[in-house]
Amino acid sequence: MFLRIDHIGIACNDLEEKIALFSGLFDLTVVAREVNEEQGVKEAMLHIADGAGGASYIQLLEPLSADSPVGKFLAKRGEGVHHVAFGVPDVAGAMEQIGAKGVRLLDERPRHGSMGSSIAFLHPKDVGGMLTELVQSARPEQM
Ligand code: V0V
Ligand code: CO
Repeated sequence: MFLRIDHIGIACNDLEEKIALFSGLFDLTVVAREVNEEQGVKEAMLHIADGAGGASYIQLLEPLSADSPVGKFLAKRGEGVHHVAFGVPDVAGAMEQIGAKGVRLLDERPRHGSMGSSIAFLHPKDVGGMLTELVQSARPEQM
């Protein structure tokens, strides 16, 4: 079902500060930056590697407001790992397959994600406490 780990999402209070930290520590390069109003985030993608199933990234997330998903997470738990995103060839198909197993889908249909991807989230309480994201890459060579 999964092609790769597409990204690990990290909740940050200060995006620029954490970009400097991660790129400095691990020699990672920022390949995309975006404001996603629908998801309530300002984010940056740091490229890790290209594998057979496609590329993988660290996604740094700063909330646009306190009542957004990442804003609430920071207030409750502080900075750190927020979600794990798996690459899938067909996000709508994966939602249907996983939803049929009784996992609550947080999106009724795929949403706009980083770098032109289509994304959907699964409820963390149904996945062992891990907020899970499904990602269909915009780039066909990664499918
Ligand atoms: C909340 N909970 C989490 C969690 N956030 N558990 C693990 N990881 C997280 N990130 C737990 C929380 O502690 C509660 O457990 C329970 O889930 C319900 O949380 P809540 O605080 O009552 O509810 P909310 O209103 O904070 O909602 C949580 C959910 C929300 C997960 C439903 O954050 C959501 O819909 N997230 C999906 C969208 C999203 O996260 N977007 C930002 C990334 P207890 O305390 O009751 O035991 S955008 C992104 O990744 C993009 C654009 C991209 O990749 O391209
Ligand atoms: Co994400």
